[in-house]
Amino acid sequence: MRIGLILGDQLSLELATLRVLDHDRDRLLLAEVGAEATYVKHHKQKIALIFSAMRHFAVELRQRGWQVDYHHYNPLQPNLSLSEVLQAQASLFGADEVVVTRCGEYRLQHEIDSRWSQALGIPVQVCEDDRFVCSPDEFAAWAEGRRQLRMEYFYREMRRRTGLLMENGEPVGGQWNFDADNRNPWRGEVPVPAQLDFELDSVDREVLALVAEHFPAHPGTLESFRWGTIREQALAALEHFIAHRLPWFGDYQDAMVQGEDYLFHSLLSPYLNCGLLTPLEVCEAAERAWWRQEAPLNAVEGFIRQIIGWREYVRGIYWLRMPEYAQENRLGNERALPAMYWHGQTRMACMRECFRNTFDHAYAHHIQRLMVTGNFALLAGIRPAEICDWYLAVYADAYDWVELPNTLGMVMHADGGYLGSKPYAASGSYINRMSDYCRHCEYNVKTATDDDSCPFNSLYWHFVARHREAFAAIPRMQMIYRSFERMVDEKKSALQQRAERLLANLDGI
Ligand code: FAD
Ligand code: DLZ
Ligand code: SF4
Repeated sequence: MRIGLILGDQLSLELATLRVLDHDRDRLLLAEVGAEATYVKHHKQKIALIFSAMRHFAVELRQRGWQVDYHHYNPLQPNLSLSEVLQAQASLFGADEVVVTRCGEYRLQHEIDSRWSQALGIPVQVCEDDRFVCSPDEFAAWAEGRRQLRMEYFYREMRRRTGLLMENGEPVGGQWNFDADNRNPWRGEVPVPAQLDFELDSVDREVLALVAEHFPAHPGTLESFRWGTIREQALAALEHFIAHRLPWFGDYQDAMVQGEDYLFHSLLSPYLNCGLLTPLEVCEAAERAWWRQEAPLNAVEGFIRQIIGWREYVRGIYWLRMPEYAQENRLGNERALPAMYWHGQTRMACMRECFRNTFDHAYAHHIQRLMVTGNFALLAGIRPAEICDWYLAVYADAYDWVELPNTLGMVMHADGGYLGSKPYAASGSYINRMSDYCRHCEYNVKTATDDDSCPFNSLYWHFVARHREAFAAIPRMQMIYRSFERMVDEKKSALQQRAERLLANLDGI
């Protein structure tokens, strides 16, 4: 008999492992283990979501006729690893093979490829994870010979491949990308729909109590846990998004508002990434809304681009460039991550609000991650490995394959521009334009060199000045360097001094 190991981010009935195995002869194994729950300090809600979804999925598999062994988290073995549980199970049942679908993280896949077969004394079959649109090999073939990778061109390939928003081989609406329509701040024009919260069942409650008891030092709170933990709830979340938020998703995709924790975002990434939803079914649901004229093209195209474009693109880059990718630090950043990233206290209203959102829900939307907490880390020159570990820990949707390229590549530009050609650096005026945070802030967003000036402003020019060599030749940065050159020396030196004072005491900001 064979054992199929199903990981915490593989909770899909379409998983390749389930097609390879035979439920009359083989067994499945799911295991809650300390090694996976603590390799970074995952947010409490992330652990709870995964454990509870795993427990529910095991029940569903049993109902479908599978023999499932489930290893519950054992606090007496806080360092237990997946391979140790697997080893015990394989010898108990005299298994002659282990089957696993390629996992999401290099760390674990490398361990499987290099050690498991020998440690277990039986072959380990690794199946391709075909829940994604593009396999790592297909991505490598697409990237081969290209001097620079561009998400936009990759995305067009994915549109052609999936047929999403395509008609007679052409993009519907005559354009591939409607992003130019998607950069509005939100000033209350459309009411934000109520959040769809899920009632906790007894399994959720049991898991929440377990996490509260055994992971108290992990970040975040459990009180506001409202994630769905079964497929039916994930499907309800999808339906709710399509009906109530998708129509405005495009318009307000980049907006940020104090006290509005989700705006028009889908909140589907935790479900997509743990397997409760598949990317294609999500995109098809959005596409149907367009065909039925229930959502405009700028919203539907923008949403589908995030999934078959960005999500697949970052995964392709991850598998193409690991393990070296994780070590990249091309801007030579050496500053430690400020403690405020863990305790959330700062006088900067924008950062405080994004931290609050993050710790309350294990969630922040893309622009909060990219242009607030990410932008600050970029401007302040934080060590990429430290900020990457933070993002991997604090979000319910965070797995290395998607977090690392977003943080190290998109935010920190630590890969030398491999993922994105220009750094997403911005001063406070961007945050002021896209949010109402500055109205709630002690700092003055309009000034840069006074004691109460917005820290983003002087840090921005400090960043521009210190990386002149790396960026001055990038066409989309040239206007910025021209403005910098035009500044009088006293202004430059006042900016430098203000920035240096801030950098010397990042936790006092
Ligand atoms: P929506 O705004 O509703 O977008 C729809 C879907 O598109 C998301 O569910 C997600 O699956 C996909 N998507 C959107 N942008 C991206 C992107 N840049 N990369 C990959 N998928 C994308 N996303 C993760 O899923 N896991 C992570 O660990 C993660 N880490 C990030 C770290 C940083 C520093 C940044 C800037 C972005 C990160 N993202 C990550 C991407 C993005 O922020 C989240 O996917 C998004 O905020 C999830 O919320 P949502 O489901 O409401 O997304
Ligand atoms: C994130 C996570 C956590 C917190 N716990 C478990 C676990 O106990 N068992 C498990 O199989 N998976 C868990 N996961 C998800 C894994 O870390 C993920 O499957 C790997 O990192 C590969 O992507
Ligand atoms: Fe953030 Fe600066 Fe605005 Fe304060 S003034 S909220 S620090 S951008």
